Order: sequence, then structure tokens, then C-alpha cells
Amino acid sequence: MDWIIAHGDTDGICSAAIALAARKGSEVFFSHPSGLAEDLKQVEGNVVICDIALSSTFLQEAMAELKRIAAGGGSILYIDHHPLPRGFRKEDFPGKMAISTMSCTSELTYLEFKDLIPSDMSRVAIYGAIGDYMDNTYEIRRLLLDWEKRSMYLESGLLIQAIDAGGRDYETKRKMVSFLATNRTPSSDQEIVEKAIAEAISEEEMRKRVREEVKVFGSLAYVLDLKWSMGKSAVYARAYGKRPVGIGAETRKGRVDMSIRTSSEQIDLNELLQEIAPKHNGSGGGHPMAAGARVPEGKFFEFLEDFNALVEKNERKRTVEY
Ligand SMILES: [Mn+2]
Repeated sequence: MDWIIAHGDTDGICSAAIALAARKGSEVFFSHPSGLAEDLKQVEGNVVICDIALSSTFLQEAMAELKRIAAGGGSILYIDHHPLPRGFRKEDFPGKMAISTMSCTSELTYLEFKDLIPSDMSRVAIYGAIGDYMDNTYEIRRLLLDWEKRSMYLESGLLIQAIDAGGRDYETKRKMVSFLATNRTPSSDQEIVEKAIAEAISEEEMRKRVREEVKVFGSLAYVLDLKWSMGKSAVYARAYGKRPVGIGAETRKGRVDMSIRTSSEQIDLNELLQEIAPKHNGSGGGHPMAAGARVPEGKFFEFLEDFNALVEKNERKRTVEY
């Protein structure tokens, strides 16, 4: 059996769709950095892993599962743009890695499979790139030359909003992957369009609620338990809290999950969170300007305190350097 394991955001879904167009009939499922090792246990055969960071906390377990799959004769293709954990040795990886932190995973997946899929699938790479704010790369700009850019923004906007509306509904995400793998447009699917418009309308309400409910702690602005997209909450919290770092947080199963965004290129959220979250029995990481973290419920405010101290120290350090 062939497998595709992807992150459940727009970039992950578009990457999975491109991989599925090349490897038809693959079983598609969704995972995340802290669940990857566990999810790999059900995999045997060839696997493509898209847009899931390798977490330093779970690296040994994930590598053990990957080695088991390779030993059983399965091929492993790991495509990602998250920074690799410190001390990771590429030569120890039991498969092929297509990695770069400069492009989104959809772009990397498209480049990997482009000889096996229709060239029109380039627009699915474009949707994924816009979803991850990474449409300004050399390759995506080149692919955009063959399309009407403004129409691509409409299509990706519909897709992004519909995915945001869906939350953790993996069955819907899987349907979207199959749909996009056949290169139909988001605007041609009534369900995607309706969900996207409803989400856009609720965004207009919710961004105002973020403005009313945002709390500020040092250099951090956060909202807790708004029951809305954590990523968007983080962006609006940062904007309305007028702080360099915004956090959208949600209490779930005894833990607090967070999406974290910064507007400052002087702050590397991935590095800071990998350092600070484990100290509070949590995990965290992602990209320099967009990342996530999870800590036990009782540790949230302690975590904020330490995280803020580190953000402020980092901002000062970088300022002095100049
Ligand atoms: Mn991504």
C-alpha cells in the first residue's frame, strides 16, 4: 500500500493533493509533529510525508518507525520546509529528503513530482504557497506567469477560508485532497464556496471580538478560548494588541494549544519555542515567524512569562547588535 501523510493546513492539503495526483490510490491521512511517530506505526509500504516538522522531542521514535518501514522494503520521501531539529544528521535518514526552508512544501512537492502530473497542477502549488505566505519565491513567481494571478488569489482564498472553517475534520480534508488532486477549482465546489463565505463573514465578527478581548503581557498579545481559528486569532491579537508577538490559544484535553505569529524578523519563534516549551512539559516549534506550541493547562501563564522574557531578551540582543 502507498501512503501520503500530510499536515492539515492549506500547504499540507495542497502538497498531499499533488502527491496523490502522482501516486494515485494512495491512502491519505493527516498528522502533526508530536503525533507523527505514533501515526507511522500503521504504515507499511511506500510513504510520502509532507509539511510535518520533525519534532526534536519525538525524533528517536519517528526515526525508529521510518527505519522499520525502510527495512520492510518501503520507500520514504520526506518533503518539508520546517527547520530540522538541532543535531539532526541527514545521512541517518532512511529515505529521500526534499527539504528547503525557503519554499513552502507545496512548491517542493510540485517540483518533486512535476514530471508525473499535468502541468496545470502548478496552480495547486500556488494555492499552497499563498496559504503559507510563501508565494514570493522564484519558482512560484515563475509558475504564476502562466496564470491570472488575481484569479489564483480568489481560488486560494476560497480554499484557505474553507479549510479554516473545517477545524480538525479530517474526513473533509481528505475529500479536499482528492478533489484538488483532479485539479478542479475551489470555486467549482459548492461546499467549499459556502464554507468559505460563511467563514469570511464570521471572520469579520471574530476579528472585532479579538480587538475587544485581546490581553497584553509584555511583548505578547494573546486571546484564550475564543473558539475560532488559532492562526487568525494570533494575527489579529498581534495587530490589535500592538505587540510584536500574537498568540491564539485554546484549552483542549487538559492542555493549551497555541498558534503564534510575529511581525518581527528579529524574533525566531521556532528557536525560542523549541527552547522554552519543553521547560514547561510542552512542545513547540514551526517557522521563524509562524509557529505553534502546546503546554499543560496549569502551565500556560508560567509559560507566557518565560516566553515573554525570552522574546524581550532576543529583541534587545538583536537591537544592540546593529
Ligand atoms: Mn507549510
